[in-house]
Amino acid sequence: MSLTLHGYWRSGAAWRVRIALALKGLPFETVAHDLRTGAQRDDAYRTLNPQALVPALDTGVATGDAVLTQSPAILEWIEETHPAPALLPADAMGRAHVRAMAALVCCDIHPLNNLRVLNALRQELGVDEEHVAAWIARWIHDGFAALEALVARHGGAFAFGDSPTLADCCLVPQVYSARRFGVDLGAYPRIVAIDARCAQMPAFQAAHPAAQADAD
Ligand SMILES: N[C@@H](CCC(=O)N[C@@H](CS)C(=O)NCC(=O)O)C(=O)O
Repeated sequence: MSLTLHGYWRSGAAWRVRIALALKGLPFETVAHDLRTGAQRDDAYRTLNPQALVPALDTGVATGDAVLTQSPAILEWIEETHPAPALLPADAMGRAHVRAMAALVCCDIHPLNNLRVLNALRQELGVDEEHVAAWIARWIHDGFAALEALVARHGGAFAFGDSPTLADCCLVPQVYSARRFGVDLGAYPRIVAIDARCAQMPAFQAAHPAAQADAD
């Protein structure tokens, strides 16, 4: 099976998928779509992902629809088709907690700060950069306060327990985004410690935006 990830070096959603692929030791090709020039809206890419968002994963599967979209669905597909090393706990309760942490980031933080949302604030509602920054920080603080509490409850060396899970695949890119936007992470020592631990691991290093061929 030959995997091709359509992404962009600084896309947090594509980064989640890169981390999972790296943790599983799965080789993949990359096709970069420069979000700054709107390449994700090209007709050719829309045939792969009608939403015009990255990532999309071409699974190379010969039958059926081979291209997957939406990073949470892609992460689940990777986990189901390549179970080792497991990125979800063995028990249903644990899996639900990991999925809840991942959803907190993927559904309740990241979409509010995505490029098209920020551009809609700027261009359609006339919001200035100071207030765009306040908007970004507002939703990161809202989500990270809850995530910090969940990590205190369930975490160990990682967001859930003592090995990486899908929750860490989502946490790390969101921390990078928070720092990029200048959000103070002082209130979230557990999240910061997990991010630092992940940064020591080769799989997370390989998936980092700075390590991507299309990085500036
Ligand atoms: N829920 C989607 C979100 C995908 C998404 O928002 N991708 C961003 C990059 S992180 C994107 O393509 N943005 C382009 C745009 O806003 O036009 C997923 O998790 O895959």
